[in-house]
Amino acid sequence: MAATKKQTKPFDLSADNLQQRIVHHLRSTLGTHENKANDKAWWNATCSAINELVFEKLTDTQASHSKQDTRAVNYLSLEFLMGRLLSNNLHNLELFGEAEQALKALGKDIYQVCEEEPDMALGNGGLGRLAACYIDSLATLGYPAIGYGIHYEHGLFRQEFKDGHQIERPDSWREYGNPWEICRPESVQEVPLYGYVESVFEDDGSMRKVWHAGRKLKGVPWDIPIVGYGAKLVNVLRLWESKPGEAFDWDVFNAGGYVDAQSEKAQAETVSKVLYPNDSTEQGKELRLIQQYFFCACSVKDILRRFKRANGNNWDVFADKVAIQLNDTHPAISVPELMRILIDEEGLTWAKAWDVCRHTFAYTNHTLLPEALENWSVSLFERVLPRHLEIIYEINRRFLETEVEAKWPGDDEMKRKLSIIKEDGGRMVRMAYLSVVSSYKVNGVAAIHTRLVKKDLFPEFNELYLEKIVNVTNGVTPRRWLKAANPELSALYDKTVGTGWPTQLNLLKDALPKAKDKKFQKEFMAIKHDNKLRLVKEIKALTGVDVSADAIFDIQIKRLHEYKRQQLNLLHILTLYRRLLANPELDMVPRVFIFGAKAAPGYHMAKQIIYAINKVADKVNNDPRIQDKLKVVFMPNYRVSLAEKLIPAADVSEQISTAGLEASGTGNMKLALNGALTIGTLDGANIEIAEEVGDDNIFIFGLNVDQVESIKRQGYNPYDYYYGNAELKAVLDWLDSDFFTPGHPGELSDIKRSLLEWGDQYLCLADYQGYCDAHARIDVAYRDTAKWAEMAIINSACMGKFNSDRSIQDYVDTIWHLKACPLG
Ligand code: NBY
Repeated sequence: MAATKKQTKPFDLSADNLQQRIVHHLRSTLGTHENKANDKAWWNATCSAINELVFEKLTDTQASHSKQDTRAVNYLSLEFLMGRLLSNNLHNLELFGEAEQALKALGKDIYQVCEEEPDMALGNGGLGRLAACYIDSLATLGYPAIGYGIHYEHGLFRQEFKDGHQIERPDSWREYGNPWEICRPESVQEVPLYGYVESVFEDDGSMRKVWHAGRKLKGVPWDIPIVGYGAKLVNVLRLWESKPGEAFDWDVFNAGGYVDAQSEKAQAETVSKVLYPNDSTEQGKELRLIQQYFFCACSVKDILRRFKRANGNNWDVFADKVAIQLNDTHPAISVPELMRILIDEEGLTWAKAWDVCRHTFAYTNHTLLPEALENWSVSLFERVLPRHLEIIYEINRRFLETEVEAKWPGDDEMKRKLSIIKEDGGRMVRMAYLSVVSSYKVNGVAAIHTRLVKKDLFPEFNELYLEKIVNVTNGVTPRRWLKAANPELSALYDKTVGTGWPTQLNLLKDALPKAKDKKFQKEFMAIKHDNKLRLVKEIKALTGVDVSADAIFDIQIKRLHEYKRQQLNLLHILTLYRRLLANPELDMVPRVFIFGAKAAPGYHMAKQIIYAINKVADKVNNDPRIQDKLKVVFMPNYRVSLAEKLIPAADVSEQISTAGLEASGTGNMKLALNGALTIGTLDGANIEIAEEVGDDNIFIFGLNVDQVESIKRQGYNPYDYYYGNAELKAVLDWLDSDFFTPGHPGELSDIKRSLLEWGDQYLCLADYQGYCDAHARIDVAYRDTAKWAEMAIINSACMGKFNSDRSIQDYVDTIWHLKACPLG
């Protein structure tokens, strides 16, 4: 062996070698044979083949971290929207090319094999996908980190359309096993619930609290390896599955109650059975609180077990070794849980335990929507977690009596306002206040969002705790969202700026001098066209609609919510349709409007909007009068793997939320990175995107945050816009007819009502004209193909800031203070 090792890939495997491993697993692990294996088996065998490498690195990483005992971040999130892992892992291991060759030699197409993988859809939307991007970046940068979450049996529902209506079907991602996960029975945790608290008086006069649980669950951990790009290390995502606790189950069983025991078992297993499908409203359901506590209790115990193994009871160093990040308030119950263990079980004083907590937890806020802020009823809390409620009361008492009193002496109104317990209108625990009080840092997810968190959401806390609230603008991983999702564009960048961009995304800027270069523009747009052609096929297969790749592909993909304003998009589509019917010769660049969105099952208006878009699509797509100038497509079952097909094919990215309501957005970053131009409001990260690409390369319209505020203050009246704009009035009135729902007039009237009678909470009508005008500018701009190409290139090349590695480095610098520990 030569003494100097040249820089090699993380695993120097040849395609031949990989081919042998795949065949080996096909035969010995799966018990089949090349001649009769189906694609699912090929997928499984390929996963098993690379897992040999991944698991080895995972073990090395764990050994090295436990030896070095370095500070680590524990990312607690109820959601991890991972999507598919095979192609991502191959790219991060830098083995995609080899695997492609190996499978080809075996007569298989790697893209088809990858299609066999069910999405791991353990999340709703942006918040869950952000967690997935962040653990990718943590591993890529070599930081010690663990993701903690729930091993849901059913992820986010599968969406089907029946007569245009959304139908929810269960998602069973693990039905046929999951090659990526390892069960760790040696790390099972017990979780108490319900019961009562006893005060026990000791001989020395002191008192301690004992929680006698009414029920016990068992948490079984499943580990999923997270391979960083370049495989510097392999971290884990640890997901907890609930099982019945041993004690009660067997007692019932032995007493002859086998059937009862089974039903207890089923109840216990319900805890990790299904992901709640809401992405913006908290419903206050008991099972949801139990889910939250279940995974927090398991995770906190796991964190403590690791800490004690290395440090014994040296609590003075706890906060130096452990950072716990709360992904929104959903895991906030881990604060009183850590307090409980430190005080009741480890015997620390309140002051010491509180000091530990306050240097350990940090909290990320993802929303300003009042309906999304978690408030738990005190009575529910008392029943499920009696000891935790006591602890929260005590946290609150000390907070009000010392901190609030010191800052605003004698001000009872302020105490009422800042109390963690809301007293009026039913007593509630305000989880956001608990999180702010208990954390050493609180962050918003885009500059404007953080400004509003300080100004509108937590103004008094911001006064009380100077410097606690900080900004970390969101980011997305360029490995999944460019390298894996858009191989042709990736190859063009490799050729143009070198191969360092998947980690150093700022390098894409080196392509800027070529933005005006005709040859480069042609190459760039030819790639876009190829991606569009692939999407054309997908659209045909999934919806039966024929579209042309020469049209503008105008895409809005995100959860369905009134504040995201898919209904505004619909109003503009109706406007174009109406103009075309009046004048079929209208000169417009053909447009395909593409939607992907799931509605929360209980959100009536969101479901109405889906129905309306589907009905309008039916009509438009089958109307010969408009000569294919307009098409509308609603792709069913939007999810990560579908996003990977849509994003590389987009010309226009719709980011049209009411200003001040979209905390950041991350789809906006992915679309621009792949060369789509944004039509958007000055909201969330759109503002920072505009700063990066320049005002000439983005289509901004509508009210800004200050204008929204002032128009609301003055008293917004949607009828002013309705009566003041003939086109707007005509399209709204159209919704009352039976034009789109023949024989059923009024089926779409709720949308009109929400925009007029019910007050148009999200100011669609106020922004309507500006939105139409911005679309008219797009129509003009697209005709100048060279100019459009230049703008698309500028957008893509200027997205360096939105690399999730940058976000993670911001978290490390301002909040976590970790040291990178890549494997040697
Ligand atoms: O988090 C999203 C924000 O809307 C988006 O602007 C931001 O970019 C993204 C990442 O920071 N929030 C989000 O996705 N929220 C949820 O998915 C969610 C899920 C559950 C509940 C509330 C919100 N819940 O209350 O159950």
